[in-house]
Amino acid sequence: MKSHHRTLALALAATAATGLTVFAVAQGLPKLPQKATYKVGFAQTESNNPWRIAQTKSMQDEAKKLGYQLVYTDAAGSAAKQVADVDSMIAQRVDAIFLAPREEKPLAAAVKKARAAGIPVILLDRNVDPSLAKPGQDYVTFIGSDFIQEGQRVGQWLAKNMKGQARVIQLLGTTGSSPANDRRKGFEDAVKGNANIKILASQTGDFARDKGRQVMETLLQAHPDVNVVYAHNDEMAIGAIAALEAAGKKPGKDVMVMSIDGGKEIVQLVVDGKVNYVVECNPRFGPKAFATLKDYAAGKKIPAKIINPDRDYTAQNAKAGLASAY
Ligand code: GYE
Repeated sequence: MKSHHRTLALALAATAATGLTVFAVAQGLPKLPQKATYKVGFAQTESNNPWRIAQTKSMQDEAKKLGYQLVYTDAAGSAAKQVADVDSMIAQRVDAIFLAPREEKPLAAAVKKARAAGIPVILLDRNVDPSLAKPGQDYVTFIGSDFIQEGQRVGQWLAKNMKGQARVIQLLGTTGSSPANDRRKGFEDAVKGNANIKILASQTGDFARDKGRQVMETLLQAHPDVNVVYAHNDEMAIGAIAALEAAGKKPGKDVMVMSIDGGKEIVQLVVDGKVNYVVECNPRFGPKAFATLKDYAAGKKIPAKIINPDRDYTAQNAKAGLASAY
């Protein structure tokens, strides 16, 4: 407030001297004019799994359908590169930026930079630290799944379906990312106080298949009595299955396997009986992302969060769901 007042005083002095108001205090969200076509940035985090590839394709397909120019960048798993990618979009003067922030903290600064440059940002699929940047103020909105609820659903399903004592290994997603933080929180909150469920170990596999396999291999040696694996995404679950099989265990039978995402490969594994429970996290963002952009330009009120509905897969419905899985 203080510096705001100082700026105001300076501006009033300038107005008095020149007869013109020389500034506008940059506050709130930048506006997006209504136009027939836009040049829009999409800053992707990485492209190392089917989920990311499906998300990118959905964004590209929708941009093409609308005749918009999409400036696409792939941060290849580096938050620092993603910050630089947003910088370059600002330099290119895109009309708006869709950002899938790899990690919560470093990308909050990128959001603020875009805002200061007068470019509205819509967050897709991952969030930034809510104490560092806010919807309706620093960025327009967040579009994605409710990750806490996804983790809770896994915990609740386990509590309901586990016969006897559950000894869980949790494979965490990328450290500092909102889905890893929230899928952990949701799950741990749901099983807290349940005497039948014990978490043996939680370690990051960075949302990646081979990392998931390696981490599972190590944790299996320390905890040979594990009988549940909860992976924060399909890729790590598939890696964990390879490690379990290499150790002579039967995934889905000796060890219950649960994950989040719901790509075709994991849904097939549910059909095959190697995976027990999957909560979907839908990567097809294109239509909703661009519709939100248009609503914003039209001056409609945009909610702070737009939550995608997610299905789940069990042995009962996996076969029927296979065709429509991404
Ligand atoms: O679960 C994972 C991807 O941010 C929700 O990131 C997304 C997650 C998704 O790499 O597979």
